Amino acid sequence: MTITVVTADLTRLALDAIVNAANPGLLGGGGVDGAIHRAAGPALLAACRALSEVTPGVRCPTGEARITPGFKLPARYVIHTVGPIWHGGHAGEAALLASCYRACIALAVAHDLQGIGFPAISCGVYGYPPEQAASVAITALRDVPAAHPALDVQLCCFDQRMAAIWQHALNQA
Ligand code: AR6
Repeated sequence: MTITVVTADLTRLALDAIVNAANPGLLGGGGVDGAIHRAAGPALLAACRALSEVTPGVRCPTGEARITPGFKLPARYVIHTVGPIWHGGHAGEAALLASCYRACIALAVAHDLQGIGFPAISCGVYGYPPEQAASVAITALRDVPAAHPALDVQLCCFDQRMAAIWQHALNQA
């Protein structure tokens, strides 16, 4: 697996899949979720709505992932995951965030996808400190079995400040 940090708008990446930092309802929101739905068009919302509810209003519990087509996006698929809300770090946030990365990679492998772009899951509205999120993410990705050597993981940061934090974490790993 190769892991690189890129500074970009995730919705512009022509990869096999991009990851959406969604909420459990999977019916859109702000941040990168809103940007992905705007760029993909209304068919994405319909595809999300068609995913079955685990409990009322919950299509994807925190730490899990679901896949849909990418519709008008340059990416072929969207892998929706729900990161943890930051509550100070003692509420299982790191385990849940690591689970997001593993679940997304598992779906990518199951669908034979190689190029996958991740946003900084939970680092916006959900308040996860980016230094800690980067470390958790990279550790989780590095633990993916070596049986998937073709995976090309792009950690997509929206701005240079975030990219510097993620690149530093990658260099430390
Ligand atoms: N490309 C790349 N990164 C982006 C983009 C983009 N177009 N737009 C934002 N980011 P957030 P969360 C960065 O808040 O913290 C939504 O309402 C952003 O700068 O999108 O997991 C959902 O519906 C930040 O670094 O996701 C949920 O309710 C990172 O993406 C909730 O927000 C994640 O920020 C999820 O919160």
